[in-house]
Amino acid sequence: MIKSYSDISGEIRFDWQREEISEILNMPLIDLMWKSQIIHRKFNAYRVQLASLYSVKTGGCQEDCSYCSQSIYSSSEIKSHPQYEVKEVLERAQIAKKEGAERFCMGWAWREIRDGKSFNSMLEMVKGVRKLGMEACVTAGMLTEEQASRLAEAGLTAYNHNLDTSPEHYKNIITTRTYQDRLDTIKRVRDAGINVCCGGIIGLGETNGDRASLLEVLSNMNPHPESVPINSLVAIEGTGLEDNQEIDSIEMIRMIATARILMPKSKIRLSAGREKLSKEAQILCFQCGANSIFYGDELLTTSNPSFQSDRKLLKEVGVSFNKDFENCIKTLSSL
Ligand code: SAM
Ligand code: DTB
Ligand code: SF4
Repeated sequence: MIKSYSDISGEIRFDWQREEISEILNMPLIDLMWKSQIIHRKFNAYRVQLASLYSVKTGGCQEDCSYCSQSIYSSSEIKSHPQYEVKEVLERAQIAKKEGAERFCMGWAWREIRDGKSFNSMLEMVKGVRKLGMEACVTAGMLTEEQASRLAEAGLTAYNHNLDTSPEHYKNIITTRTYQDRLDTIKRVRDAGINVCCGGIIGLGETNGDRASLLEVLSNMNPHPESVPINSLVAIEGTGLEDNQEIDSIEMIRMIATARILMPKSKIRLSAGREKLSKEAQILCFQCGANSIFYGDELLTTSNPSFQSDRKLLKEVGVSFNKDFENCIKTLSSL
C-alpha cells in the first residue's frame, strides 16, 4: 500500500504489489502524469528510440491468439507472400536505417522456432542487421535453450515475447499455449544473455485489475525486461476480437505512465494502436514515459503512421532521437 504519492521515488524495485500498482494506475491523472514525468526525466532524458518492424514470415500460425490476424483460426484477409529471404530482409533493414531507425525488429508467425533452413536464415539476418550497426530484435514464438544461445552468438540484441495480459485473463485470449510456457521462453532468453522485450496489450476485454496484474508480473522480473511494448488492440476484421471496443487514449497514457514508474530504466514502447491516438495523446505518452515507437508505415499486418508524419511529430515535441536522425531527414528531403 502506498502511504502517500511521495513514496513513488524512482527506486528500482522488484517487489511491487498488485494493490499498490492498482493505486498508481488509478490515481488522479494529473498526479500520475506528474509522478511519471519526474521519473522519466531523471532516468531517460526524453530520448525516443525509433524501431522498424518487418514481417519475415506472415500468417499460417498454429496458435489461437484471438487478437491476431496471422492465426489459422482467424479469417482475416492478410497480404500473403512467401517467407522473405536473407537478402530481401537486409535490404529492408538498410532502408529502415536510412529512414532513421536504430533498431530493426523481425517477426515470424510461428508457434515456436524449429531448427533447419529457416532458423539458419534467421541467424544470418541477425548477423546482417548487426553489421549495419543497428540493434536486432526477433519475435518468433517459443524457443529452446540451444536456439537462444545460437541467437545470442549471432549477436541478437533482444527477443520479443509478450505476456499479452494478466495470468487470470490469459485463458480467455489464448488456449493453445499457457502463461507458464511464455514465462519459460522469457527465462531462456534471459539466461542466454539476450535482452528481454516483453509487454502486453490493452483492449482485450480485461479489467483494470488485470492490467495491474500484468504490470505486477513484468515489474517483478529481476532484472526488469529491458524493453516493454505497450500495445493497444488493433481490432482486425476476421479475428475473435474484431468487435472489441476501442480503448480511450487516457487508458494508454495511464498504462505507459504506470509502467514507467514501476520500471524506471526500461524502454517503454508505445507500440500498436498509434493510428487511433491523436497527436496530443501521443505527446502525453512521450511526456509520461514512452521512449520508443515503431517507426515505418507498417506493423506486421496492419498500418502505422507514416514516417513523415512521425518525424514531424517528434520534431514538434522536441524530444531527441537517434544521432543520425537529423542527417536522415536532410538526405530524404533532398531526394
Ligand atoms: N508469433 C510470435 C509471438 O506471438 O510471440 C511473434 C509475433 S506476435 C504478432 C507479437 C506480438 O504482437 C503479440 O504477442 C501481441 O502482443 C502483439 N499483437 C499481435 N496482434 C496484435 C493486435 N491486433 N493488436 C495489438 N497487438 C498485437
Ligand atoms: C509488439 O509488442 N508489438 C508489435 C511487435 N511487438 C512485434 C506487433 C504489433 C502487431 C500489430 C498487429 C499487426 O500489424 O498485425
Ligand atoms: Fe501466432 Fe504470434 Fe499471432 Fe499468436 S500472436 S497467432 S503466436 S503470430
